[in-house]
Amino acid sequence: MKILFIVVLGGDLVRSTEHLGVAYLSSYLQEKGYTDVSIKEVFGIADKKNLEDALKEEYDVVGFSTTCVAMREIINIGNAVKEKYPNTHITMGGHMATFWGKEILERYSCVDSTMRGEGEITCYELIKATEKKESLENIEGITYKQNNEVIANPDRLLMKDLDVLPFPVRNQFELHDNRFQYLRICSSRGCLGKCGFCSSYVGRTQKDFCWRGRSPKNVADEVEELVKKYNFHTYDFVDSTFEDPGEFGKQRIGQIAHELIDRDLNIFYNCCFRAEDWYDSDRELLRFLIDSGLEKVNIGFESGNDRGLKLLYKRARSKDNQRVIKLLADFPEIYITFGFIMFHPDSILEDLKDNADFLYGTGIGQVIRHYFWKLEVYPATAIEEKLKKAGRITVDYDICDGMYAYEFLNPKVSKISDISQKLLSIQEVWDFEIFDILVHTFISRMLRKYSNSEIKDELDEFIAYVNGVRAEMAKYNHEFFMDIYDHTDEIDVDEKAAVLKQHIKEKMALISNKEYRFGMNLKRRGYELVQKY
Ligand code: B12
Ligand code: SF4
Repeated sequence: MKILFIVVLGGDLVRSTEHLGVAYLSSYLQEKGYTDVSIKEVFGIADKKNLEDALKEEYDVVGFSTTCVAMREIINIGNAVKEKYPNTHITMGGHMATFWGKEILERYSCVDSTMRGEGEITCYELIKATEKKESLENIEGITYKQNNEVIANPDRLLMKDLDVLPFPVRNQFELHDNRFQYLRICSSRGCLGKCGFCSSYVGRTQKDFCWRGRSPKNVADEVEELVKKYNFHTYDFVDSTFEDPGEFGKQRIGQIAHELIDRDLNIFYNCCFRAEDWYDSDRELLRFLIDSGLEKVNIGFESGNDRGLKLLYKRARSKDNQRVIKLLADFPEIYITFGFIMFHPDSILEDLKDNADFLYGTGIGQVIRHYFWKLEVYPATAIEEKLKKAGRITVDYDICDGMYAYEFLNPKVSKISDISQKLLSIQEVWDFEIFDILVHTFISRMLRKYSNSEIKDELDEFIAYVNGVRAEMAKYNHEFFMDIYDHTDEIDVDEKAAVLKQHIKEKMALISNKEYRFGMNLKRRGYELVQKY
């Protein structure tokens, strides 16, 4: 059997293209004896070069992983595959296929089957049945066409033991000449968060306790294999919440850190936390995680007040968000990246002000993108359901339209959001976010290397300079946003955009120059600088 997974690049997947979902499917199929499995990347139907390469040969099964932003191109490419190779079985998995699998099959004739939830076993059973030309009627978790009828089989239970899975293939990394900024690792599946805007499926279409974690040894074995094979040291843990579920979860990540340190793997990594899980009593664990390589933490703060947090169905409250920011401030090696939803369908003016005050007041407001972010409503989320019930979004959602369009309750919020969406198109707004992370990476790694050395004071002075510029930017951003808030009807967006662009450029230049002088000075004196990737 010849099997191909096409990763359709769109949204954030353009910048870092590794897709762990299909990498897991590939390694699982290979373990089961299907060795002819490939992964190819295509931007879309207009990406002739990659598409031609993907369709050079005929495959028995072609699989796509679906997310809202990529659906249109997935269908376009699916049609191209079917046109050229009518006998190829086209299947889809991932989030859109999980929640809209039946509709996808009803609407798009090129698709033969869709799968719900975790795909390893379902995909294997589909391929086995296709090879033997058997019916799909006994495969759990699959929806398929039979005599023009769409049949949805019962859901499959979640896998219990993730340690039995083979490590995901790294074909995409090799396809890119081993030049990724980081490799992704999935140490657990499922999340106890249940945020109202999240379409993570685990535990919804597949029943059982939704969180499952790999053993610390199994996780470290994978990292060690990658370090040895590729001499690669930067990792992104894609776990929904690294420390889930509760105390057991904290013990588990402590043990992962232990394994990574014991094996002297010398890696750097980032992961996601939920604010409500972290307390002062976790300082020792945090120190340990840092020693094992933790340098970035992503937290979904999402709102500056409890009203917003409740409307978004967050478990955390403002006090939790504030507490974790304060706690992490004591660990300068850690950078906080975060999710923040300035505008959501029920936002009122006070919320916008509270949000702005939160971003500024907690000292994390140097990245202005967070002031402009509007909630993307994905299908099958709690917020979608609520909006539908209230008649606030069109019921006839078009699968290929990406996210839902929705109306705000308050016309002024709507106007501020419209202005913000225009400002989001400024390239510098995005550039600074990446720039800031890279500066931090430099700082974090220099601190690890030199914090007990004779250049400690120079390093501290450089960090203080960068933090000073960040603080100026945070103040500027707050004033910039509040100007839009106070003078919404008089704002000239083009003028505002030009000013903002210039401001960000100037601040980036200040930090870059300082970093260059600092680095050159150290290099001249024989000190080695750290890699940012
Ligand atoms: C890491 C991550 C990313 C990474 C990597 C992308 C990737 N998909 O690998 C980056 C940062 C690039 C990214 C980008 C985006 N992401 Co993202 N991302 C995640 C995250 C946190 C984890 C995904 C992961 O690696 N899981 C681990 C692997 C093992 O599981 P998996 O990918 O789900 O795959 C399993 C099953 O889904 C299934 N399966 C998957 N594909 C296929 C294909 C076939 C044929 C079959 C049979 C089965 C199958 O089997 C796999 C193994 O069990 C999830 C949230 C979550 N907790 O799930 C969001 C999530 C998937 N992302 C989401 C979104 C919205 C995006 C973006 C649109 C953001 C943006 N605005 O650009 C882009 C879309 C990119 C694209 N073209 O698809 C949404 C999807 C919502 C939706 N309904 O579409 C999620 C659910 C988060 C959320 N907010 O709800 N993302
Ligand atoms: S914490 Fe993250 S993964 Fe978990 S439900 Fe919330 S948004 Fe989804």
